[in-house]
Amino acid sequence: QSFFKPIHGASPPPSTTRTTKITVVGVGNVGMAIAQTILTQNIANEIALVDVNADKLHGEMLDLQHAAAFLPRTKITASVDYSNTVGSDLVIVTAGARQISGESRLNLLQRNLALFSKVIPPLAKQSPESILMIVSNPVDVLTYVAWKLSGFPSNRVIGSGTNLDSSRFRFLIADHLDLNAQDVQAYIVGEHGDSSVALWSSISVGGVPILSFLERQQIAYEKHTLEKIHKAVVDGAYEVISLKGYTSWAIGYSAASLARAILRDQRSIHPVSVLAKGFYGIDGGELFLSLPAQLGRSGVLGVTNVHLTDEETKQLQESAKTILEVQAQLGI
Ligand code: 6V0
Repeated sequence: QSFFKPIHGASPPPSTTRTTKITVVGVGNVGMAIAQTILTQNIANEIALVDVNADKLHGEMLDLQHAAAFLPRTKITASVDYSNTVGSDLVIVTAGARQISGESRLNLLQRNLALFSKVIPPLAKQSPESILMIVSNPVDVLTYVAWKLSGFPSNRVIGSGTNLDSSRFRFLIADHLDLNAQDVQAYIVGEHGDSSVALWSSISVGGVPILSFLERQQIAYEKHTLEKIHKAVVDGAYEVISLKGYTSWAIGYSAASLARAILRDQRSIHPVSVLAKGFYGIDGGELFLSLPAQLGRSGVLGVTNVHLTDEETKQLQESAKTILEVQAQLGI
């Protein structure tokens, strides 16, 4: 007995309907911020959560489900078993080991490498057509690892990279000039981390190139101020972690904006971690780092050809070298 009675002369419903499914692996601070932002923005019909901590996983699923009356209709499932992720369009990986007191970054990376070798192959098997988005840190190296372990073509593996750093950058510039951050076009590229590169030469506000504007106005102190802004971007995550223990809201919005660009085929440009070999003179080996990339339903559609100054190109190549050195230390 169905609740609804069909109207007279109605055809039977189609046997399959096109739905959008997103898997989020890791239901810690970051995974849950991403899941809840995706929910509120109505990007998917189904969200599948995965974690090794069964109780936390079940609790988080119930907590989100209990908001159903206030949200767009989205099926939320959770399981420690990867079969639950089958047929995902987008898989977002936030699972990560936490740094133990006194542990080196390299040792942490080694543990995350072991974690990825357990996580990525079953995800790729359950959703062979999906797009993989890596968020776990160090995101550039782990995106490379995920690319290798998944066997996916490079356009279907991205790292959330400097999409977040660029938002911090745009916020700080907007705050400094008393503007709306959405009107500030500015990119941080390279490693998501200490060696990231601020592309000063291409910053514009409402179509006005900002550096030449400042030069014309002869605002001499601004260069120093701008350098301080980049430092604040680099230190941003450390500052939030030292104050509240982790970062979550901004990475939630950052990853959700990437999910929307991909699944709604927005063809918008985002600085994300992509296979960088061959771009801007990066040719020392295979590595992922952030470049302004156009995203759509098939993943990375291309990398934009921004004009970099010699200094910016040099800094980007240095950033690539930093990542390659870590990969070499890991023997990958
Ligand atoms: P967290 O709160 O410790 O959550 C990690 C979750 O991963 C926990 O729920 C674990 O149970 C789970 N987990 C551990 N092992 C596995 C496994 N084998 N399979 C499935 N789940 C597992 O950490 P938090 O959520 O704060 O951070 C997660 C990761 O995101 C870390 O690596 C951060 O460094 C990274 N971030 C990356 C950012 C970026 O911009 N790329 C930004 C913020 C954090």
